[in-house]
Amino acid sequence: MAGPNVDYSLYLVTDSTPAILGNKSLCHVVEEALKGGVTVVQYRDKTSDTGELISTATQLHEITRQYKVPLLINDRVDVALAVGCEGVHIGQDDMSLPTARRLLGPSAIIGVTVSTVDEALRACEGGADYLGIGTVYATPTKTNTKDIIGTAGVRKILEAIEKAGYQTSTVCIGGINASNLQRVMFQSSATRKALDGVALVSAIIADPDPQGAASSLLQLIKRPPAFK
Ligand code: TZP
Ligand code: MG
Repeated sequence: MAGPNVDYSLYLVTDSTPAILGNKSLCHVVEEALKGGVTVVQYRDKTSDTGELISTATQLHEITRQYKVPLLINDRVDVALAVGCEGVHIGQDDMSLPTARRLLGPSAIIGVTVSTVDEALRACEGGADYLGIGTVYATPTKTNTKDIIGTAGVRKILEAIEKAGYQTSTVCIGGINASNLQRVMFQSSATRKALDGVALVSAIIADPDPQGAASSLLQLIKRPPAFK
């Protein structure tokens, strides 16, 4: 499932905090989102201890496998190894990309958060499978983001990686929802190098109908933009 075979178009990042998940079960919400067409799931949980992370990730992996969708773990290479899932997503302050690659091997999916051209080029050079570009718009889901880069920042990064000749996949993240998705997806794109998808948390997890939300978002991704 690694490399060019991954469909990044509708990338779900989980959140287990009551403000977003409410009192729903994370596994149930993820399964509903998968029914709606989510193509990648990243388990992101900043509060559980290691045992809980492994236990929840194991349950999530049983579900994502049924839908043939990769499960990635935020930050924690050890948890991905323990669970045997498809890969990880790492930030600039997490384990380095070369170390993660050495531990996980060539077929694991490794994504890296980038907010500048330099970070993007370094991640491409280091063999990231995809870049998580952001933060696009300010969002209550993650308030400690160092950079809000807007669609102009996304476009700069896409242009730089295209110019450097990298084929690395790209998704962007931060404040994306049904009303701005097409602007982000299609207006951020340079002429040739387009985004491969969008990553969202609250637009799916906090929706009372995660399946319906995912399926509407997917339609917006697949449908040509009205304003193009
Ligand atoms: N990284 C940058 S912004 C963000 C992460 C994990 C949260 C995005 O959440 P939402 O609810 O889709 O704005
Ligand atoms: Mg991180």
